[in-house]
Amino acid sequence: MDLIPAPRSVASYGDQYLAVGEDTGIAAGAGTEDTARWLRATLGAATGFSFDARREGDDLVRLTVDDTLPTEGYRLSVTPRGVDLRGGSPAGVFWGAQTLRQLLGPDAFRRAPLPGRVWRLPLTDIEDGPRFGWRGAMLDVARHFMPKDGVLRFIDLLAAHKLNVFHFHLSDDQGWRVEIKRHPKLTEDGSWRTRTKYGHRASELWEDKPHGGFYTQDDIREIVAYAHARHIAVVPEIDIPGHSQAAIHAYPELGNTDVVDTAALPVWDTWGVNPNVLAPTETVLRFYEGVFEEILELFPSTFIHVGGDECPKDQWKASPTAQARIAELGLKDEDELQSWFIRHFDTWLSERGRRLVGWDEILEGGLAPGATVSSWRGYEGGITAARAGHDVVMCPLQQVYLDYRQSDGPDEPVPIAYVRTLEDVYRFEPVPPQLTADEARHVLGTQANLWTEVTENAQRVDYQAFPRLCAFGEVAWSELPEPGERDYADFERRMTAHYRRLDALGVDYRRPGGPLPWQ
Ligand code: TNX
Repeated sequence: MDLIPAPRSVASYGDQYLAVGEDTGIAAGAGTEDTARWLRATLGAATGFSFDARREGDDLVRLTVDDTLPTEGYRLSVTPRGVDLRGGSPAGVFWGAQTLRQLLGPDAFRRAPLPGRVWRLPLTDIEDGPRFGWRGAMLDVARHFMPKDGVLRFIDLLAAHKLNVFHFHLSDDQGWRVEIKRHPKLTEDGSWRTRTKYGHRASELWEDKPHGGFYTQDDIREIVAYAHARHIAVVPEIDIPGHSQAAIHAYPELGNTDVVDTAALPVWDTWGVNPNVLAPTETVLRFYEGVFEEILELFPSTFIHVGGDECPKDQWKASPTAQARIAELGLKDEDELQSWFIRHFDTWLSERGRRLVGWDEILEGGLAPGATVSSWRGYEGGITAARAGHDVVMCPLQQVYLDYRQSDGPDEPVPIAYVRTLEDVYRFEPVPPQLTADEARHVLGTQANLWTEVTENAQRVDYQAFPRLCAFGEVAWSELPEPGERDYADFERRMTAHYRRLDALGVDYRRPGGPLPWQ
């Protein structure tokens, strides 16, 4: 059956099948309506069948929420009498439906039926459930904007790999991507740049290429609803106090005006760590409270990401305003000033029933009491945070940075020196052995991050994400086999079947033999 990610247990009954046809009905039990709709739409497109519910008791596919099963877990039985799919929650039923699609074969991933195709399901009994509750992927739409269709497609691809968190990196030095009604210049001025430096291959320079785009609030509502119907939470990120030059370009008063002429700052056109950071003033706090108020209206997610990464302190060191603020607040140094910034929004979000997440730099100068940490510079930040009783999402760049190259071959695109192979991702273990069982409970899960400095369109996002996200899906979903080590040879064997699914979906993944010339 070659399922990806590997389920917990699979019983197979040799060459025995259940036929699926014109009269196959899907009956949706309470709470499973979204999964039934999804199955009818996707399998309906691929097969040409309607999958309408028939008379009670006559339907071949029955979907049920059964709370004796673990949340997000499911049990999928295919017998000669039909399909019984039960999930511990509506989400569990949905993940089981993803498995069902894989069982139907690669053509079930197409959007129109192939003539003469016969559909059947192998008889089986599958019990399954996720290892982690946070199975995330981050897409940076700030460095390169991804038009809405590409975002929806990316969400579908996450769902197909049983990932359930879409971390949406919406602001950075190079662009502001979400409409904020009370601060319209964020997108009017901050969402586009006149030029972009460096391309996908070392030989490319895009010096004169303008770039831009943003999502309206209705686009965001659509994206969130689309993800929600696929049991994926959208965690928005508004990066503060660093990575903010696009916002400072739109509203120069947000910057450290006493040390830099912020009115002269463009939306940034190159990459790296930017010295132009937000000023630690009440004006800035009020401005961002306004931003986050609109963000909370748009995103129902419990977790709200505030960035916090790579905020150089040089301007604060030089700025009389920032120094006065440090004195006034009785702080020791600029690290504590950054921490003060993050604490403010930790309290602000907690008061509104939300939880703050930030990159591991938020540990510096003292971690805000309610903060969850995205551990990206390795395991260390995550270990420290978990030991201090904070929740953690493990996303170390050593293993799960999808913007890095997939091989060191001469034809491998992306002018970044680091290599993270499919096997590196597959062998990633999110829970570091240094943690005790009690501390390890704070590891909510894991996330793969795709930064897009040199990945400028959907096709290239496909290439960077796949097949590594398939391996990552298994890391996040499947329990570690006993003993310890994952079986990469078995994964590669199952990937042979999975590539046919990606082909049917039209994913421009990196071929096992290396990139195609246009990738
Ligand atoms: C570091 S990971 C960053 C990003 C870059 C990335 C490039 C993190 C929190 N910050 O701003 O895009 O490196 O790999």
